[in-house]
Amino acid sequence: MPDAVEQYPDLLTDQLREMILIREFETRVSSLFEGNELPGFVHLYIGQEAVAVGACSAIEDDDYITSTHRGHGHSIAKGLDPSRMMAELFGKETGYCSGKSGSMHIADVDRGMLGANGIVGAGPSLAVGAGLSIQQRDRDNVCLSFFGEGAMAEGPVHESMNLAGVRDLPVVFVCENNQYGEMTPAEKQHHVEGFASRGETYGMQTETVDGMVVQEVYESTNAAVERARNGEGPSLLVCETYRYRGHYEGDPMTYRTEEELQGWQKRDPIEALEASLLDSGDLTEDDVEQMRESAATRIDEAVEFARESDYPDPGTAFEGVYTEVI
Ligand SMILES: Cc1ncc(C[n+]2csc(CCOP(=O)(O)OP(=O)(O)O)c2C)c(N)n1
Repeated sequence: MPDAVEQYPDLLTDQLREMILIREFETRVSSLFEGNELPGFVHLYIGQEAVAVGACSAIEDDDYITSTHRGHGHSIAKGLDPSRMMAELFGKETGYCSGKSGSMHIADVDRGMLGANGIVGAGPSLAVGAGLSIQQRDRDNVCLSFFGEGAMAEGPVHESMNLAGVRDLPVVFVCENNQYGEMTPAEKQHHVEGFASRGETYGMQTETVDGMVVQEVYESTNAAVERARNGEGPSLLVCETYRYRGHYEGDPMTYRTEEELQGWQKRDPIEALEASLLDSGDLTEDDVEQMRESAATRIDEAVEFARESDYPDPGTAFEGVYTEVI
């Protein structure tokens, strides 16, 4: 059977470009945060890029996603503008939520990005709402719902999976097992081996995939999305991955060893895909260098845009807080 590099090299090249852009965005956010330029908290996604990019490249612009407190990767993969994201992190009025949300609540409903979310386990409930809306309007869209393995212990996640199963909703639950919920290792929070049984309980097709390999995430999401569009209901994908940074920027990370981190970094999703595409001759070293330079330039522009934008007028503090009742 031909492998992914033979089957769809152009898509893989786009996925590599996108993963590089996400990492550049986040690496820059890390140094801006250290330089005290960003108010509020940031939770970085570095190491997990293959999940957001692999999953989001299996859906269309008019499909939906819900995200988490670690949402920069999901947002960029769904096509959000890094400049407006950066402005939001700076608290500026040109940001996605006029500078009022910061990193943890970036949303762009027009692009189907139903929001990052500071409430652990809240995204899947929104995804079920989107799924019900799609079904009632007789559309063939889907909603991907990203959440962590820590959130898998939250009640709303189970209620959401149950309802999605009962109603055959077009939702793909994407659990990112990055091995820790804050400082707690997954095995100390869950008394089961793996998470596949959690989806099976609710009658869902469930698959555990290597979240460090973008092709695997993409192909499994593609199959789940196809089932959802065909009215075959929800699926659960459990993506095994790892976050390289702390839970939050500034986390002293005393709960894990350097060897453990390095072990995962040896399987870095960006380096692995880059090596495959160089190996197959689909890319040259120069192409990759150009991708890195253009990502750096794009993020330079985003930082400049954010720095030069104004803070919101304090008089607008209560605007955009509640939706209008129709
Ligand atoms: C309802 C709720 N409980 C607790 C918290 C505090 N909290 C923030 S992040 C986090 C860990 C979440 O772990 P996981 O879902 O695995 O996501 P990860 O941080 O690993 O991406 C917790 C407990 C919260 N924000 N919301």
